[in-house]
Amino acid sequence: MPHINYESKELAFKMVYYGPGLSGKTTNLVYIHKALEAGRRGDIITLDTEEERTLFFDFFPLDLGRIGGYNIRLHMYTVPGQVYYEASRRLILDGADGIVFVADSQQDRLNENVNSFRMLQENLGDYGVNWKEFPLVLQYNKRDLADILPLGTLEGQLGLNGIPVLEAVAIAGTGVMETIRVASREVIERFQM
Ligand SMILES: Nc1nc2c(ncn2[C@@H]2O[C@H](COP(=O)(O)OP(=O)(O)OP(=O)(O)O)[C@@H](O)[C@H]2O)c(=O)[nH]1
Ligand SMILES: [Mg+2]
Repeated sequence: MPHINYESKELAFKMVYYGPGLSGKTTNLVYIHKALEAGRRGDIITLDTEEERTLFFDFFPLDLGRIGGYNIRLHMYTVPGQVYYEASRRLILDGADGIVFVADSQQDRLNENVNSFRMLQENLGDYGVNWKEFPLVLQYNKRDLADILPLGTLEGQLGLNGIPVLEAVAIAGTGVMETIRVASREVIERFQM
């Protein structure tokens, strides 16, 4: 459920970019932040290691505009993808209203994608969320590389029928804004139901 502030008339949804290590979650967030006009975004916080791996999370607030007299805001987060940061991932997922699963399209990252998604399912389950009825978007990132997974591979392996799927090259910004547009639409539609 989003945070509702009746006094300031603000609705804040939590959007979490989830996925295996190095899939491009931080690259997505940084691109979106840069692409937005200054008035629509707050400062970005990135907590990373010297090798630019996310240590805890990245975050920035994004203003979507007004609906029904309320300012709609997205709290944009990434999780750290490295396997041993599981506890952080669980914390960051708490209270999520929507998820963008950033998959690494490289063939040899198939297992990492599948394992990461299974952990996501498990963690959402622990928070009492049925992921099949949850706003979830699948982004196949790194489409610029050779030897990539055909679309449909992860959906088939993970039973993700009917979820929105987008292709991206996050380093070039391709597909990045489309992904957040689709994901925010899913989140708001679900809230209005
Ligand atoms: N070729 C290619 N490289 C990409 C793409 N997107 C991101 N990268 C690169 O992949 C590496 C990892 O990107 P990050 O955005 O830091 O990945 P992450 O998912 O945040 O990684 P963790 O924080 O460790 O989970 C960086 O070197 C990026 O430049 C892409 O679309 N194509
Ligand atoms: Mg990162």
